[in-house]
Amino acid sequence: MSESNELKLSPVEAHKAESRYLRGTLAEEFADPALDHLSEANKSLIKFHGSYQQEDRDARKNRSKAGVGKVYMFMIRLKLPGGKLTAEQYLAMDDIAGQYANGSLRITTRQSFQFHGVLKNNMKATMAAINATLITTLGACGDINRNVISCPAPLPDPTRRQMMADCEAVAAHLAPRAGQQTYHEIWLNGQPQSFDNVPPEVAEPIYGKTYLPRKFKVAFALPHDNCTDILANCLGFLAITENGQPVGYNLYAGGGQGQTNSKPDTYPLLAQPIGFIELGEVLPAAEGIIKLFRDHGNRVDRKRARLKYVLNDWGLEKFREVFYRDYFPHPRREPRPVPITGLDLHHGWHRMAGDRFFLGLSVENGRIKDEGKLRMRSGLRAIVAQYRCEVRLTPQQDILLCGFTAADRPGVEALLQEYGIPRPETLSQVQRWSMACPAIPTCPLAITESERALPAVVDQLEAVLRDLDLADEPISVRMTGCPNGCARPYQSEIGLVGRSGTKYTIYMGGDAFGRRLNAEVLDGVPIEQIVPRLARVFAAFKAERTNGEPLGDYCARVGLEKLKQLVSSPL
Ligand code: SRM
Ligand code: SF4
Repeated sequence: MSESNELKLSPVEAHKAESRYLRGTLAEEFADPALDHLSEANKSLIKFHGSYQQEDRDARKNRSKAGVGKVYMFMIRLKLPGGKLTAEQYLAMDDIAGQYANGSLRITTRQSFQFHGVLKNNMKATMAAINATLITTLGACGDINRNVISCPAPLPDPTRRQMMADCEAVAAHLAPRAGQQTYHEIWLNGQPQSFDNVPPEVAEPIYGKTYLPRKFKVAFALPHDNCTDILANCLGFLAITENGQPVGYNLYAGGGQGQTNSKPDTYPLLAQPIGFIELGEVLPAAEGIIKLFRDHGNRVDRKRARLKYVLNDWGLEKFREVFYRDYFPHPRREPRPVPITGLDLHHGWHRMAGDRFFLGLSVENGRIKDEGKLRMRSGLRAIVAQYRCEVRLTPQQDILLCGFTAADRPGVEALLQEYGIPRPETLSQVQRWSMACPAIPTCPLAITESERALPAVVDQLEAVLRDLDLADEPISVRMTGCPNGCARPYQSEIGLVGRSGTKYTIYMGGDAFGRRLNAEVLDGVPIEQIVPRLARVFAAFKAERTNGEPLGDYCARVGLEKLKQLVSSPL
């Protein structure tokens, strides 16, 4: 890179370069009780440690009227490859939610947990309590490999077992090295260790001193069960099975959702097939793609700094050529012709190996809390405490409780009833297939409500779909409070994306199995008009669908112009 280009690097690049492997002055700023928030550089660095500085946006209006400053607090995200926790870990996370956070646990769309509302002075104690259970938060956020996701269902299937093992291996392989020392030093009173005289390729062999240009995301999926939405990821491994045994993966690269309203050169893209790899090639392939991104990703404009733009700007052929030539010197094999054909929410009771069972429960927008008669948090705690069941989180914001005997099942059912937790079969399809991001009050980037707004929209959708006799249709609805796409709205049948105030952009024509991007049909729709406008499409769908055609396929078939007409005609 020329000197003039270097001058234009994004300020975050300087924060990383000067941080001494993510150290900055985080320890000093957290040790100072008089400081209620972090400096800009430390605000960037804390992300690598799995936390964001946030403010309570509900409190913002009143406090600014009163001339008082912001109420700062922190979000903490766990790194949970494959979404797995032991019963003891789950119970400890539940304790932490009560003791240090806002009394809720938030399952994320990358099968992890987030805590919201942690105060600065409690950060060290909270991080220590998390780590005491052998769970880390290192690399859950920041310009680094994020939580690696894989289908969490513990079904007796050799391919799923292989995928989970490979998911854990990739997560371990792509974890930072020097950054890990820093993490221990800051949060766990580890011995300070200087890397000043160690070459960066030794201190941090995969990332180097400035880590990646931007976040990096990896997913594993099965062709008939794309519950991780593999095509939304920078790197995807689609498992290939032959004669009941896993033989390798189709490698995908360059997926991502985020876009920015004012920047037309930003857009969601689906990951593209790169080639077939054998089982023993998973780690070199992951390392190769991440190093390609490290070297060729945009470090000037963070809005265009994702791997998807490297692939899109170069084209698939050049991407493949550079990858196999410079980063993955293994045989180049064409991807196997295996399409994605389904997505399983894993709700309800399922048999595992060894006469055991798991139960998949739907958690509305991933928020585990007690509210009114639905005491989800207390009920889950009671079940996990009594049965010591393993817990798995899904990338669709749901939870699986695993390892029950047949004799346990009535007791579990009784606890569900006692705490008002609905069996998934009793919920509407549209609720089970819906997701929303947190947005207001915690997310600083939110333009509109999302998690708090979607339940009322789902209620209205349920009524309209019931009236049209469409209640059994599994229609995927995903809402976000801004165009960044954290609930993957551009891969759903109905995407609702926050536009301004209480207005949303409606997207349609995607697919419930995450295989197709949807498209904008109407911008700036007041929230109370969303369902009445969608109802016109539902009515046309009911009248014109071909046998068993899902809503998304119908929308894709009739085309954008017709959808726009239907949705925008006067109410
Ligand atoms: Fe996200 C930023 C929440 C999954 C794309 N995301 C954020 C931040 C941290 C806001 C910020 O930068 O200050 C949000 C914190 C809100 C809060 O109060 O908790 C946030 N993202 C989430 C979670 C919690 C949403 C959820 O409903 O669960 C998900 C955490 C996943 C995890 O455990 O790691 C989450 N974010 C996603 C996904 C979905 C996925 O990865 O499968 C995407 C789309 C895929 C992608 O990466 O393109 C996503 N988040 C973004 C973006 C857009 C990035 C871009 O390329 O433009 C941002 C903005 C940014 O990074 O600047 C963002
Ligand atoms: Fe925040 Fe936007 Fe992500 Fe929602 S989609 S959590 S509003 S960044």
